[in-house]
Amino acid sequence: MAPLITSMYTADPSAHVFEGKVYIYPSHDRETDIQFNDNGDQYDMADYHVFSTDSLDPAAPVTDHGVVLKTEDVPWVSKQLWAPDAAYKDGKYYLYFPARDKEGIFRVGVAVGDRPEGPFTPDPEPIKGSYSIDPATFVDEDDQAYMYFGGLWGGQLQCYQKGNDLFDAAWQGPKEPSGEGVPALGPRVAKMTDDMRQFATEVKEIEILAPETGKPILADDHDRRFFEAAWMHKYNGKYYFSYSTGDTHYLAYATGDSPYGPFTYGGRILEPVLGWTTHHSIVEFKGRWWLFHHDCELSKGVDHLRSVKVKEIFYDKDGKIVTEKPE
Ligand code: FUB
Repeated sequence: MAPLITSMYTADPSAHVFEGKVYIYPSHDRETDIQFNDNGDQYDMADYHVFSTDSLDPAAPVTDHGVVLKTEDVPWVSKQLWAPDAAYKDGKYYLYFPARDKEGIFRVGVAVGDRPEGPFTPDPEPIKGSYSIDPATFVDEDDQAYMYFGGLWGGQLQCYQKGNDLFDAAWQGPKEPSGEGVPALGPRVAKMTDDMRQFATEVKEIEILAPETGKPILADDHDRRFFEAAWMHKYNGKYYFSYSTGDTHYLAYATGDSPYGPFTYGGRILEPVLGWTTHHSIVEFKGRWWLFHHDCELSKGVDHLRSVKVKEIFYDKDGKIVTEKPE
């Protein structure tokens, strides 16, 4: 399957239907001389483009709306504009982005605009109480918005085991809890304020349960534990929390009855693609469900030079997502 965008490298696609079109908010990968490591230093992105399309037909054109935000626009950012997301509420569009602050700690920022394609004006400070990476903002049917976030290793989630405000630098790098019976670290969620620019509640840890035990998935269960790339969608009234398993390279999902979880592991959405990372979004468009994701086919396997792709996904009669193979 051909990448959707071939004019540049793009990754981590967050897709949304706004004004009857699909808008894609991806990371913008670039070449770098930075040494590859398991901390993700080579993912050294410096700006964002927004893309849109009227149709997900493989031949349909995709419009590049140009650069909508760059490192120099945001006073608190030092480097690494990682996986973004966007949301719409009450006539405004919000672009959410993780980046390292001047101390090298990942925070989440917000930029506000009147149109889905920007321009976006960033707030001068990150969202208070935000940390780690990969924000995914979900606006529920009652109009309440939630932000899901978190990522292990280079994403620093493991540095907050003592509490939301207690960054433990000793855990920086490709580290995570392990050992018999140790539960995996969960992704995080907070309600958003009505103006979508701050957390309205304390950040909470989400539980992803193993269906066979009803207990949290264990840290050593790398085939199923949360690593990064949170996404939330709703299908037939159920909440589907989906994510990447990181070093085992699966896109997986878990379902629940509340936006806070707990969620019970449901299976894999996508088997490993070419490249280390896998990251996605799921969106309904014209009555069909679509998985946006990325791989490294265009760069012939260079892990930090990725390209966005899209493929249709299907649910069985019980609401289970049918596992897809990369194409
Ligand atoms: O693009 C940089 C990082 O790689 C993202 O934040 C992760 O989800 C992984 O895709």
